[in-house]
Amino acid sequence: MADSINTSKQYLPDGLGPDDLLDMYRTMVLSRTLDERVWLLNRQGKAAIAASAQGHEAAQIATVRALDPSQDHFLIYYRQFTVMLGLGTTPVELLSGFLAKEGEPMSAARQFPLHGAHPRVDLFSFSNVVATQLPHAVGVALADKMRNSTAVTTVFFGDGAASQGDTHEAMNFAGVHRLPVIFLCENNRYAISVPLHKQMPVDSVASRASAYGFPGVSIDGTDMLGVYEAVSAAAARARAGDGPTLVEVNVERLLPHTTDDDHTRYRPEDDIAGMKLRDPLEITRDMLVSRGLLTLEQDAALRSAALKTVNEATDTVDAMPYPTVDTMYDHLFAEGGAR
Ligand SMILES: Cc1ncc(C[n+]2csc(CCOP(=O)(O)OP(=O)(O)O)c2C)c(N)n1
Ligand SMILES: [Mg+2]
Repeated sequence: MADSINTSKQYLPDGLGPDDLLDMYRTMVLSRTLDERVWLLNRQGKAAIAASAQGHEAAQIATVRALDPSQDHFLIYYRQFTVMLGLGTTPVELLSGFLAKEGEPMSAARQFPLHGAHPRVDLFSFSNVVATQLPHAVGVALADKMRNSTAVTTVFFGDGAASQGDTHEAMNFAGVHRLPVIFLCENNRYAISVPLHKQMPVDSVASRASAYGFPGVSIDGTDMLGVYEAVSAAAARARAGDGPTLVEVNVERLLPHTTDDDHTRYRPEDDIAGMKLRDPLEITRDMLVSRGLLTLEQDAALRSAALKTVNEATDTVDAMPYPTVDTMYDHLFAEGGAR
C-alpha cells in the first residue's frame, strides 16, 4: 500500500483539494498552540497533568480526514489532541478538562484530563489502562458487522500498547472475523522511558499483522499525505468486507511522556536532536509552501489566529467555576426511574 504512494510535488490523493490541505494544517497549528498552552498551565499549577500530542499532529489529522466521522467510529487514547480537534471537540471543551471546570463534557471534570466519553462527537469512553481500547474497538466493529453497517472503526494506540495482551486478543479476534477495524499505531519509539528495542524483538509493529492474517504497513507519520493514503486504503478494505489493517505511523514524541516526566534522563542527546528535525508542523508547512499553497506571511497570520483562539479559550475557561461539593455524587448512582 505504502509503496504506491505518489510523492510528486503537485499530486493530491483522491478526496483532498488544496483547501483541505490548508484546513488540515490549520488544525495542526491549533492543536500545537493549545498543547503548548496546556503545558504552560501545568507549570502555573493550574492543569494537573497532560500528555502531549506534539510530533503526532500530521498523522492524527490525516487519519481523521481519511475517514467519515458521520458514520465511522474512533477509539482514542490519552495523546490525541489533534484527533479530538479534528472530530469537532472545541478548545474550550479541551481546556475545561485540563482545568477541571464545571460543565466539562467528558467526565464532568471527575477524571484524568480528556478521559471519559464525548457523545456529541461520538467518542467512546476510554481508560488510562494501556491497550484496553483495542478489545472495545473490536466489539464496536463486530456490532457494525452484525448490523451490516458500512462503518469503519479506528483504534489508536502507542508502540508500548502493542505489546499488551489486549492488543494480541483484539487483533486475533478481528483477523478471525474479518472485522472492519483499522489498528492505528502511533509509534514514537518510547513507552514512557522504555525504548522500542526493549519492548519488542522485531523492527516494526506492522510486521506483527501477518500473525493475525491481515496486512500491516509502516509509514512515515510526519507525511500527512502518505498517512491519508494509507488510511484511505485501509478504510476501503474494511468497507469492502476484507477485514482489518494495521497502520503503523512512525512519529516523534517531541516532549517528555507527560508533564511529570523529564526525558533528558533517558533519551540520548543525538536522539533528541534527531527528533527535532522531524517536526510534522515544519514538514507540512514546507510541503504547503513548496506547492505554492502557503506563504510564510500567511503562515504567520494563521499562527497568530490560532494563538488568539487559544487566548480567548483560556480566558473563558479560567472564568468558569469549579464543580461544587454538592455535585460530588452526581453521575455515580441511578437517580429515580426504574432499577
Ligand atoms: C496496563 C498499563 N500498564 C502501564 C501503565 C503506565 N503507562 C501509562 S502510559 C505508558 C506508556 C505507553 O506507551 P505507548 O503505548 O508507546 O504510548 P505513548 O505514551 O508513547 O504514546 C505506560 C507504561 C498503564 N497506564 N497501563
Ligand atoms: Mg510510545
